[in-house]
Amino acid sequence: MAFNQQPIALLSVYDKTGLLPLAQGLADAGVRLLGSGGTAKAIRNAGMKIEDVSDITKAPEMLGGRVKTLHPAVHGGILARNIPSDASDLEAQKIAPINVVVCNLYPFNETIARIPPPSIPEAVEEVDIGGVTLLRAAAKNHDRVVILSDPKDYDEFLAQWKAGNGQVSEEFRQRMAVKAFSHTAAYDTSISNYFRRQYVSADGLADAPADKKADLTERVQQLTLRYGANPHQKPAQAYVTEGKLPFTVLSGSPGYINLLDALNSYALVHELSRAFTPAKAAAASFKHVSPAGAAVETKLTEADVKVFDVDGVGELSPIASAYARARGADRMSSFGDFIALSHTCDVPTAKIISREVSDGIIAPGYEPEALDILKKKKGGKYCVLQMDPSYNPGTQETRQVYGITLEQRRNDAKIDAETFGNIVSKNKNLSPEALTDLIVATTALKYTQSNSVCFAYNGGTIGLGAGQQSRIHCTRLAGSKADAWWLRHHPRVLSFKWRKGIKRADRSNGTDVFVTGEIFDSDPAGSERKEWESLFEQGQVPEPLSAEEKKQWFEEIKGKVSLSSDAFFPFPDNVWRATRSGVGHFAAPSGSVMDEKVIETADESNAVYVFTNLRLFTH
Ligand code: 93A
Repeated sequence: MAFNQQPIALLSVYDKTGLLPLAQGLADAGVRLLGSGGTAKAIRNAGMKIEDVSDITKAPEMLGGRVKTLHPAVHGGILARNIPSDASDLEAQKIAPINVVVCNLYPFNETIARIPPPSIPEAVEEVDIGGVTLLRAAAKNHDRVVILSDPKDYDEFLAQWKAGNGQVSEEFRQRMAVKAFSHTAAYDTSISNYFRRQYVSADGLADAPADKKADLTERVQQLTLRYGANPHQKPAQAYVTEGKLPFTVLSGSPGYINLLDALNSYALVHELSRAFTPAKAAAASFKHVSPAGAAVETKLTEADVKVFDVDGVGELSPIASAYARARGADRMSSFGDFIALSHTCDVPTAKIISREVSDGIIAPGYEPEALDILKKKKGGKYCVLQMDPSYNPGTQETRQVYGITLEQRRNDAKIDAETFGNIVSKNKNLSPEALTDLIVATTALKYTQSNSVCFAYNGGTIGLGAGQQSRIHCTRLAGSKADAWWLRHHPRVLSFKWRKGIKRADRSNGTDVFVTGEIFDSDPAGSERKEWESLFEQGQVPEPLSAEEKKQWFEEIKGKVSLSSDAFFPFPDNVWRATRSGVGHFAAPSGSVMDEKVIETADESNAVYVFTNLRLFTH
């Protein structure tokens, strides 16, 4: 019977560490040794007996070593199961079953890391075919065959083999199979990564002439990035393993953080837009992988036009109104933003953007004149990405942290009107406007670093508290931003007499320190105060808003603001704080032991409270 013969080990290793003691151990245990060219030679030179693979294949190694072990005599011997039909196949072909395979691969990674780098033909020669086949075949048949792909395992193997009289445990065979499969997977990943960079990459994007960038990036899978999150984090790249990158670069050259912002913000606006029937135009302004603002199309009031600093642009299209509102949510945070639009970027939107400090934009399309305006920004370096709106990301996503791979289902939870059907407060009256705001706030949270709480009003976010470990700190942060947003609409602020020639960013800063009261805490004779005062016309420096003025002003917005939270409120303090900033509609998942108390607190101000049943942590 084929399987009762003397056990055979096939050895074919590039890295010959530990090879001789292993071969000695096997020989001592009565195992017949077979080796590929160099491996057999090394063992023979050490005075041990070993046959060449060519002795069983009856074919010489050929093509300069490209074909050494690729032969039915080898793979039949490895892949045969211990079943009668396989045994008779082996007997018919006079093939002996192989029990142990020892193999490690050509050093592809070390070769491509060489300085100067190898030529492509040199790299090609390091692509191991036969070794990968040995590893996969033996790992596939681990029920019968032991596969050793790492010299570190030789000692344990020999110990088990000797103790087990030519047998090793099932657990060991399984563990070795996983190792071999992982080894070939990592090897193939390196190879595909290398050739992707050689053949389907947009090489030289940063320095390419403007009219060549779209062509360069239209069909590629890979973009080499200047660096990662920080300049010392090199090399860096973005790639897909199937199909092509779903965006084209129309101008500039995106960096690592640009792409984090672009892809997250596009996902946000794409979903937000489609949460409504018919779809609404949606826009987002991103910074550091959280929205500074997000909004859907809504008519701007006269005050909005001033606060969002979009006067003089002319009639705003729906998408322009959405971006104006998103950018106006938190102008301080939006400085140098990455913009996402759900709809084609038109001229009014491009005109708004052209006046702001911004890093880039992603949109499904651009009107030609709008694109011309954007391409002129930042001395021609403004990053303009065109996204394929039909792109569908996969369901699973992976990343590595400290060398460990983490994998999860992508957060594909749908947020729309149905998300807010479970009203648990006494007041059940959720107006269409409030519902829109809850959809905006909740969709924004889905793409905000947690913990997060978002306030929204009139179709846009007005305060986002992101990345705080304590929920009440999120609510306070979001609340203070929302308060500042509303105070920026105060008639006294709108009638500030700014000195001529003041930059837009200086007006934003000057307004911010006024509405937050920051500036009045500064030394009245100090440089900070002087600089602020110099922003205004002579004799027109504004007096602080009094407590009474603020109180009256907040009466106007009382109960009109909506709030969403990415997880439940553990204590009613969040509701108390939000109510002070005009919140009259809450949406949060349930699950806190304090749920009842939280709802009672909302009932005190006759607010609407919705349980969403949807936790939205993002990290
Ligand atoms: O060029 S190959 O892909 N063709 C083969 O048939 C083959 N069989 C084993 N390379 C092949 N190998 C590899 O050769 C092994 O993976 C191992 O890394 C190396 C061992 O070669 P040698 O025994 O001649 O030193």
